[in-house]
Parts: sequence; C-alpha cells; structure tokens
Amino acid sequence: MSSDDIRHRFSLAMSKMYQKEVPLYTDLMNLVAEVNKDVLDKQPEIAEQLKNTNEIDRLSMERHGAIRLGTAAELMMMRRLFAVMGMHPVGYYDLAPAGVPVHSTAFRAIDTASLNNSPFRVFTSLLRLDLIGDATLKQQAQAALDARCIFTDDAIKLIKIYENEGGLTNEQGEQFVQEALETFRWHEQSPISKDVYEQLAGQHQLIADVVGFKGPHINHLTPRTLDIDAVQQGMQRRGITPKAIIEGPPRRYCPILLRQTSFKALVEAVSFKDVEGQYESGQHTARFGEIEQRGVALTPKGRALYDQLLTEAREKLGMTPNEDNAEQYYRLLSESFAAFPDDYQTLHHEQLAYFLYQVADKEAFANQFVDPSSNELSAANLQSLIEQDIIRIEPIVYEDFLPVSAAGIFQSNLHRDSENSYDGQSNKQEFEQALGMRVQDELALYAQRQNESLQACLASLRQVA
Ligand code: OOG
Ligand code: NI
Repeated sequence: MSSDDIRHRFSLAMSKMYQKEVPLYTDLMNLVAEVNKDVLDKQPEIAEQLKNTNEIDRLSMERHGAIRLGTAAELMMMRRLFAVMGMHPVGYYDLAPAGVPVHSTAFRAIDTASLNNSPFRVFTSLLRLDLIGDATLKQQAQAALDARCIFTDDAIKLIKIYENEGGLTNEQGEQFVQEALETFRWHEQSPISKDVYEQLAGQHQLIADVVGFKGPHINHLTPRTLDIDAVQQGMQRRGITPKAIIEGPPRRYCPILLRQTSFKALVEAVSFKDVEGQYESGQHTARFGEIEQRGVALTPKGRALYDQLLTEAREKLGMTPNEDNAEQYYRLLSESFAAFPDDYQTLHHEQLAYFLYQVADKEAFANQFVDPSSNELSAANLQSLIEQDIIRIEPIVYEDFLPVSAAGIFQSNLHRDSENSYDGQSNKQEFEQALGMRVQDELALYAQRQNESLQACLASLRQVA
C-alpha cells in the first residue's frame, strides 16, 4: 500500500473517530461543505484557480489535526509513525514567547502530487517540562510520562517492518491504520490522581493535558474553508460558539498564508485514579474544532512584511486581542495591512508570494515569438510573457502554520488568559535532537515548487519554438 494511500485512509479513519467523539465537529464539517459549495458556485474564478492548481479535488478531504507529546522518545517514534504515511516534519514553531510551554513542527506530505493526493497534516507539539518551575512537580510529571507507552505493540512492529522492507502490504497497511489510530484516541480515565492533575494544571493547563492522560488524544481536526468569515457567522447562527478572533491576516481579495478560528473546547468528564486505585470524577477541557482558510505562501520578503504589519496592529491594540476589543483589533489589522498589495500580479512582481507558472496560450507564443532563440526564452522575459497572457501565474497555497496564530488557538482553549511569556531561548536544536532529524525548511520547499513549475513551463514553450 502506498504511503499516500495509508495517509488518506488514516485521515478518513481519524475524521470518523473524531466525529464520534466530538459530534460538534460533524456540524462544523457540514457547515464548511455548504459554504465551500456556495463560494465555488458564486465565484467561478476561485473554482478555476483551484482547478489550475489541482486543489479542487483535495478540498473536501483537506484537514489538519493537532497533538501534544510529553517526551523526546514519543516525538521520535511519532516521527517514524508518520513517515509510514509519507508525512515528514516541516518547520519549527517556538510557542514559549507567547506563553505556551511547547515547541512544535508539522508533519505533512512534501511533494505536490502527494499533497494533492492527501493534504492531511498534524501540528505536533512537544511539552517543555524544562519550563516548569516547581522541581517536585517536574519530577512527578516526568515519572508519569516515563510510565506510559502511547503506541500499541503492533503499531511499533509495523513501523519496523515498513522501515526494514521499505513498505507495507495492503493487509499490513490496513492494520497499521487501525493500530496507529489507537494512539490518538480519547481516554476518559486518567492514570494520575486528581490531586496531581490539579497541581499540574496550576502550573499550566497544557501540562495537565499532556501528563494527565494515557496518550496524545487528537485535540482538534480542522477542515479547510474558502470563506472563513461566512463560516464564523454560520457557527453563531447554529449555536456553535466560535472564539472571538479570527487569527492571521485580515480578510482580503487575495488571501495570504492562513486564517484560523475555532469553537471553544468542551468540558468533558474524566475519572482520576487515586493511590488506592479508586476512581474520582472530575473534568477536563481540551478538545475543540477549528476551521482554516488558506491563501498564497509568502516569500521571506512577504513573510517579513506580514510579521511587521501584524506586530504593528497588535502593538497599537496594546493587549492580546479578545472579544471585548475584537472590532478595534480588526480595524487596526485592516489599516495596517493596507500596506500589503492585494492583487496577485503585484504580489508576484514584488516577489512577496510564491506562484506556479503555467502555459496559458501556446499559440500566442508561437505567433509572436516567430523565431525565439533559447536565450530570449528565459526567466528574464518572464514578466513580458505574463503580461501577454502567454504564461499564467497561480498562487501556491500555504501548507504550513503560523506561530502567533497557533499560540492564539492554544490560548483560546485555556482558562486563564496567560499574558506571560517564557523566556529561555528557542530550542530548535534540542527539538531536532528529540525528533531524530532536522525539520525541513518550508520556504525552500515553496521556492523549489515555484522554480520547478517555471522550468516545466519554459521547456514546454521551447517545444513550440
Ligand atoms: C495546537 C494549536 C495550534 C494551529 O492550527 O495553529 C494549531 C494545539 O492546540 O495543540 O492547531
Ligand atoms: Ni489547528
């Protein structure tokens, strides 16, 4: 069974499991499907663009999930597990400066064909116990984490078979999907006592969410919408309470990067195990639903501008955006982002975003460039070919995440508004050591895709010439 196939099946199995666990997620999926259909019906230019980029078929199966891990060993094995499904670590996100004691990567497919076959991704965080101040508690947490094994024996067996034989049979692939799913399941019984749970939660709720459970339950799944503002309004109409702020850039004609919003985490019954082995009932808040709208990936120059404008808006607001200042925040955000060009031609011309190059009109090319020498047909006269509609540009969709947004999603599901931030530098090296490899640079991947499409495009025109 191909890795793409395993990933596709796993993504479906995960969605089915989460729908059973969190029925509100089903409502959200239905709402997103409705909104997407509406956008495609009413805005044929968006449908056209998604056809040109081959995203149209993946849209309805597109989703990401998120998990939080406790130890380096868990992260290492998780990396091996995802590799079976063709998912590799891309990007490094340090959330400590935003007051969330984790650092993260995203496991996802890398090449275009695989992404279009199944764009399933998992935002994966590793808890930073080193940021817990209380030494005794740190020890208790470490002991609880060391005592658990989050993978089934058969999942580990199949991972090793995959690594040794370079693949799995159909039967093994099916079994792998079932075994891997077990790791992400919700457990209503906590292996720790209510007392320890509460102490951990007192340090940071997130610590209790990781240490207090048998495994890294999937904490949300996120379908992709073509109009996040419409979904946000639709949620309110359906009685699903969304978080106050849509994270990321403001609404634009040409969407950039990623906009995200979620509905609040559910309060769920949990039973805790005390020292005598008796169960005591309590509750836990961790699992929610999220939606995202994806736009064009930005170049380093575009990303720097994005970060600058976002920071500007937030500094003017002077505090974390919340429901009381939402309107003011959106106003500041759109004022600030007036400086970010909002048409694809300018985004391309100023090298703010990444694009796919496609041949739009071979005939026009053949007629005009009667005897084009191969020198003439180069990246240098690209702009003129684009202006003459011989080459068309299509936005490369952003496949990754944003640290400020991710922190906002985390925070919206924690009770207290923790303004604090952890200092202690970003620890990418330590993260990669735990992971057992380096994370891929997402910007390099977009640049490579852009360049490959350009070469293919020029090669195809040279044939005409
Ligand atoms: C992850 C939150 C971040 C996103 O989409 O940015 C995230 C978590 O809550 O574990 O999922
Ligand atoms: Ni998410």
